Amino acid sequence: PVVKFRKNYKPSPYLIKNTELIFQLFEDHVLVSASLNIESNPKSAESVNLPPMELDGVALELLEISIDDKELSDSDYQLKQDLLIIQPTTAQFNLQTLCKIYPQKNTSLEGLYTSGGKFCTQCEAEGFRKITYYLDRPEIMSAFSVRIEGDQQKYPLLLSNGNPASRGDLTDGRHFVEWHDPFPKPCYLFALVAGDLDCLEDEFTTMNGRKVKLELFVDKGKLDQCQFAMDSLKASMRWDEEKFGREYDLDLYMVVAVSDFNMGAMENKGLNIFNTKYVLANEKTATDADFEGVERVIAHEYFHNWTGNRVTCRDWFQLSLKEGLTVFRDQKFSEDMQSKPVQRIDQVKIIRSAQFAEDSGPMAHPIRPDSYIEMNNFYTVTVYNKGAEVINMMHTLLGEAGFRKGMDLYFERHDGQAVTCEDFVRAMEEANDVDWTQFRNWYSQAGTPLVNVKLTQLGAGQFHLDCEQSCPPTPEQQSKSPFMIPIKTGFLDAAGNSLKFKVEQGDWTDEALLILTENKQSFKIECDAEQIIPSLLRDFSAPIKLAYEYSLTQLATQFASDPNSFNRWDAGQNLMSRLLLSNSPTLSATDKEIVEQAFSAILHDEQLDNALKALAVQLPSLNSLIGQSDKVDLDQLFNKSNQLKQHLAKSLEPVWFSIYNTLAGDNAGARWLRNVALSYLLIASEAQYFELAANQITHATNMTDELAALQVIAKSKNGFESEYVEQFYQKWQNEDLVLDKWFSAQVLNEQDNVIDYIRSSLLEHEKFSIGNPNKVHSVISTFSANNLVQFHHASGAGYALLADLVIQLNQINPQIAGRLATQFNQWKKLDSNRQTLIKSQLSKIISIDALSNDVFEVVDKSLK
Ligand code: DPP
Ligand code: ZN
Repeated sequence: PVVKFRKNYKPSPYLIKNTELIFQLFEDHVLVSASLNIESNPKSAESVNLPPMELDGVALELLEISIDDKELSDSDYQLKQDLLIIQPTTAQFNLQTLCKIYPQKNTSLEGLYTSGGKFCTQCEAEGFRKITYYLDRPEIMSAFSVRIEGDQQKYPLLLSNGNPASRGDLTDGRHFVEWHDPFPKPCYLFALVAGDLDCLEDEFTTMNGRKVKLELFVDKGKLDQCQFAMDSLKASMRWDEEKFGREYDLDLYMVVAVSDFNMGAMENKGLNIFNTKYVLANEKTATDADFEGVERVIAHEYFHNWTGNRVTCRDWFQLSLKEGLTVFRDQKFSEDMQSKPVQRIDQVKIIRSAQFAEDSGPMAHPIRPDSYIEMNNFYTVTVYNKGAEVINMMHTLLGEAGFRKGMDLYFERHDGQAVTCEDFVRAMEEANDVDWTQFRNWYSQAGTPLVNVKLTQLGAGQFHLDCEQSCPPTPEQQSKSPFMIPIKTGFLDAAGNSLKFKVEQGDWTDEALLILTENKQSFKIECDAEQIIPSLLRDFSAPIKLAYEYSLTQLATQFASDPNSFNRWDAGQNLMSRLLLSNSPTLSATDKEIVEQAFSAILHDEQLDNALKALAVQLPSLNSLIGQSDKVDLDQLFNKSNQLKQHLAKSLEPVWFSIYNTLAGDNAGARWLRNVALSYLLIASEAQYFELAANQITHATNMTDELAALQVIAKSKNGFESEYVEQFYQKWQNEDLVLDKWFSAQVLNEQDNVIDYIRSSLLEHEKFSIGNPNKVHSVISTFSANNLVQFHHASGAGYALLADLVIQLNQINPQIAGRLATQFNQWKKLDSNRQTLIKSQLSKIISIDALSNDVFEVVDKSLK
């Protein structure tokens, strides 16, 4: 496998000005003819000498090739591994190729493939080379014209990017449609869909009064699950106009939902292709969380039209340029549409449970990676979510108006270009007249900074806040320079009231942004109080770990009353993490009581909304606890976490019972809290409360409640045999996305026979399909990421299960196989028995024949 390095970037010696494609769709193959107008690139130093031109192509059968209408003989070109090499003789020429491809056999779900009888595409990152020979790199922006020909009956819809230019009938019951996209684009944004689908139509009038036709295509019979996605699309379009002044640019915006899709969705110009999971939703089939997911992903892909499509990436090392920024934008949108603190907590949970883990593992990379073997392995929580945190820090440092100025300058300078992260930072810097030399370390350095904070009292009302930052080594970077870290800070008195204070010579305030730039830095604080409790890193103002030696009582105080909702939740998480991760093998009675009392106060707080209550009374996830640790004693952690849950379930049993019985589940927050109460009740006593769950699953009028009941039932002692699990299946067997939930609910059962059950029943189930990423995710990823007790079973059976699936998928769908293999990446934190077991699975994987680059890169790094 070849490693590609960012530092080796060179502009392409050739450009493709126009791309004309003709697709002839047949039942077992497709013919693709391409006509490319090629020019040497004035920006490339080599181009004057007309070097050989290397076009990417994978799994293509080249049938014809000519230049300027002259057919090439075999000696005029070379076919090497995944490359077509020609020798240009003029600085401008037209290259024509005809290739045969086999989309019906394409299980990688990359390039052109079929899903549920329709043709569709996924070209990002490097899938276009599976369609035709091309310069498959994002800086090559070309105007596309596309003609699609296919059977009229089977494929009444023939879609591609841009606007339809003409259509007509052909012989043999075939027809064609021609599309033209006026915006030059990189080939990763190319899309094609052919099939017979239902369509929900609507219209959006832009801020300048232009009418845009909106079309949402779904499998026949699913129109009743489309309205929410359409509403979300219109809300996103309006939001981007209001917040960023960005208007949609084509007359048509299409979204197509397909069942077999490697990612969540794809922002192809004018023709988004979505995983059905992020389109289909109505109350009967989708949970409140699913609705949020649809709204978020619809917005995300729409926002890409400006941050990704109009301004795209020069090369794939710059992926965070569009992804970090677009995640930031979808997060701000969701905060405006939903509850802001709840959204922020959800965002931070992802960072703590998945991104911190990645940053401390073998695949650690900066948000702008320096090298890769397989680009698909870098669609990560680091590039996406930490990337969004980096943008969020800019937003915090500049404020709303300053940030907007920077965005405006970025669009003004770079519309229609393929640019770098550096270009983005420079636009922000120059629009605001700031120097962000040091801030750039966030782009170049991997790893999670740790900030240790100490508070010292100097005299009456005089304090010092001493901060010290460090960042652990990561595989390619042994030592790090200090980061610029904004720490939003407040102070509370011993009763939890917010205090006024001064930092250095500043004004009196109740909240300040401390900006850390040195390894060690001290801030002088003036505050008229005897004892003060710092409330640090409010709203998670930087993607770091922060350590401060709070007493348990101080944490409890903060949990009960920090005016910053995020920090209030965080204090609870901090309190519980401290107890669960301490060295002592069990929890003391006092420890348990402190949490119990804190929970009780939260649950009885009439000011606090239900969603925040629901979040506050959930233990930190095992993943976030592991993500925060360098070494972890899993058995002790499982044990203590169970003890704590049992204690909270039992000691607050009447409170849970009363919430369950008195709270009307008439909005999402209330349903959430009520279902958390239900799960505690079943922990308190399965025998006593099973009936509640049984009753709920039978009478639920929405999927949120129905699924919550299924989850506790499937997790219970006789979960696998439960008649309710079977009934749920009978009821929903034809609703694919609901079945995914049914699979997931079962793999979370923590009893010892779960692995056998997964192997013999779920993986063999007629509705399971190894080729469908959603199914693999529901069963295998959910098991290995969320049933840690069984995944890490001391027998190693969980590891063997995951390894078997990685090996099985290696050929079928390398991208998904690579992603699954990352589930082993925390192994060096574990005990030696588990380390040995995982290592032997990794060694087994790396020695198989025909190992894909995707899996190789992940496993090889993990073994180093
Ligand atoms: N489809 C993926 C996303 O939108 C990759 N661009 O994040
Ligand atoms: Zn994206």
